[in-house]
Amino acid sequence: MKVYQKFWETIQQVNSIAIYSHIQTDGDAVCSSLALYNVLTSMGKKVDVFFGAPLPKYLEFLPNLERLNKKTMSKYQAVIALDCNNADRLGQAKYTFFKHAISLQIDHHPNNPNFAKTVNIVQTDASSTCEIVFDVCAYKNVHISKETAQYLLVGLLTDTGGFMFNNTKACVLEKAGKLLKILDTDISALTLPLFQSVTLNEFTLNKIAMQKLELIQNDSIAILILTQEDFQQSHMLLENAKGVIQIGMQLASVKVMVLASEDPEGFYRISYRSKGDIDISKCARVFGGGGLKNASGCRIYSQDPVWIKKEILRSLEVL
Ligand SMILES: [Mn+2]
Repeated sequence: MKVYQKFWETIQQVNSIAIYSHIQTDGDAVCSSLALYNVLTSMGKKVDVFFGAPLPKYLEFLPNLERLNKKTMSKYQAVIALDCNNADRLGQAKYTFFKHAISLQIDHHPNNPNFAKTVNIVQTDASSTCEIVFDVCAYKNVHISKETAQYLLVGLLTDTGGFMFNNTKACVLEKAGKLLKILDTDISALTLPLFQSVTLNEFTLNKIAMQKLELIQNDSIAILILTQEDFQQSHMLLENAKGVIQIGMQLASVKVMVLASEDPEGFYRISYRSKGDIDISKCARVFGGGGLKNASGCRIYSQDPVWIKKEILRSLEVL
């Protein structure tokens, strides 16, 4: 692939690199960053990795997280954005990113305007940014260490919902197989901390969620609105409450799930999930958000749960 070639040619010309990924970080963003950090440093490059803190609890088992957000250089010859469908998703780092003459990006989200100046690897058919990092490394026959394999596999697992979303193509499982072989461990070493590590506080929040979940349109749509009071009552931080969305999704009749979580900053974070062929990213785009076909998100700037529900219903009309 020509663009992979250009990526490596550009990397060859620089020695100091900063890696950025999207705000409200997730497994794919953090793990593609750490994997690329390993690969580039093994080539003798100096690399700093920045990410949108705070780190969700389910990722705390990952090795060498102390590498994140440590500025060891005053300037960089190149910057790389990972897993960002637009520059705004870089948060504050957006301004730093655009100051650099050499900028690259790797992403798998739709509607990416190719915002990097030098190299844009945007593959919307890829399951995750980690999958593309895997391909880019395979293209150059880069050695994948055990630790890098672990990062990449966690990215594949989190962005495919544990290989359950539609983006779990045969090639994804083939790559996961190769990574698991390198990692030389049982997959439960990853799936247990990622998907079966609910704390008692999270469990309490799930109980509240069960009570508050609303089903509409013949039980095909589930809407859950969680206020700051709900989070405080269960001693949960919003960013650690990702699993709560499964409360609705596990219902056979539910095709669409919408979770609205009140952020302490005074807005609601909206997470949309869908099953099968329903492109839920259309709803998130109503409010300037975006994401994947089966998992998308946006913000609605209001603190009124009644208004939030009205707006969610309005966004569902585009389906
Ligand atoms: Mn991703």
